[in-house]
Amino acid sequence: MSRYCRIRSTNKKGVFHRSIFIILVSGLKYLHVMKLYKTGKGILLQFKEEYYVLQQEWDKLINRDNLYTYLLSEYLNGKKITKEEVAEWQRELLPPIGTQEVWAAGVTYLRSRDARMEESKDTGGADCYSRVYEAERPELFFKSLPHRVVGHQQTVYIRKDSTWNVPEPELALYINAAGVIQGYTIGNDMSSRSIEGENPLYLPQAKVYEKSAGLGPCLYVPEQPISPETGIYMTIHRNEVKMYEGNTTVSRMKRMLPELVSYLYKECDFATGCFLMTGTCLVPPTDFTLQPNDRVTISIDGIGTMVNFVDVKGGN
Ligand code: DO4
Ligand code: MG
Repeated sequence: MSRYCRIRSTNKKGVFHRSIFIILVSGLKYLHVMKLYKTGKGILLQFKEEYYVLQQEWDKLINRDNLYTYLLSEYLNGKKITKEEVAEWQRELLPPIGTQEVWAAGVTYLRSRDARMEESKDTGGADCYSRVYEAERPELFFKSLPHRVVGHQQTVYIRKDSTWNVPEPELALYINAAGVIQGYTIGNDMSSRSIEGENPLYLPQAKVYEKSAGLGPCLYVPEQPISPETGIYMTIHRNEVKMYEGNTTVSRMKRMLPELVSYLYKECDFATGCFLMTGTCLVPPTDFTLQPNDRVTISIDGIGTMVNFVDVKGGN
């Protein structure tokens, strides 16, 4: 074998070994995680493909200083249940929230800034979005109290007084009372683009109404902070026809997650912690608006998938 060939075959082997290594490492990444499911029957902890029932109170459980380590020391005290029982428990899935407030960050991705500038271009509000994108202080807004939050396989509403409605798929953080990120979940920041586009001061009406926030399916508690390479995916179906599909990664966010948390906790206390949606990067085309019976599917690597069905308050 010529020297050239030897080098080539060594490189090929090297590439092969590197690929195996990467596959193993990405698999291991998801092995060292805990997932907490809140259900009507109680709390389920998933660890290494097994499920344990934890007899605890949700708010007290998640508001720990080191939730991952606590769960690691505690899971064997839980009762292990069978796959059949898990299916029964999962049928009663609730959003992974107790008494916490839900806040949201806006214009954290370039795509979101451009979308807001587009929707407000005729009404003169566009400038505030480009300024907040560049500013040191992020945009943070109050999104929801727990009773307006829905979970996986549950219905979100669109407003009847809005002509342009979209879901916003977002990585959501759970931050404990001490201001430290302890877990992650999938967020759906349902929004009226026509109301916000008319005047930025209408933001609370565009964002806060019954069933306007989705969180689920679980609280994902990894040993290490979530990777910037984490993917976020969304599809929207209407009568089984795919109307929209898009994906992005957390790395495209302009701000750092602890930076958002530090602004939120500057002058606010959260006795049982808080959820923070971190902004959207996936924006359906301008001519798209949600309709009742649409199905929104949001997935985030490691965390899982949340499906929301769309309706209006009082039915249509
Ligand atoms: O600026 C208004 C809200 C933006 C938002 O919700 C987002 O960027 O996700
Ligand atoms: Mg949003």
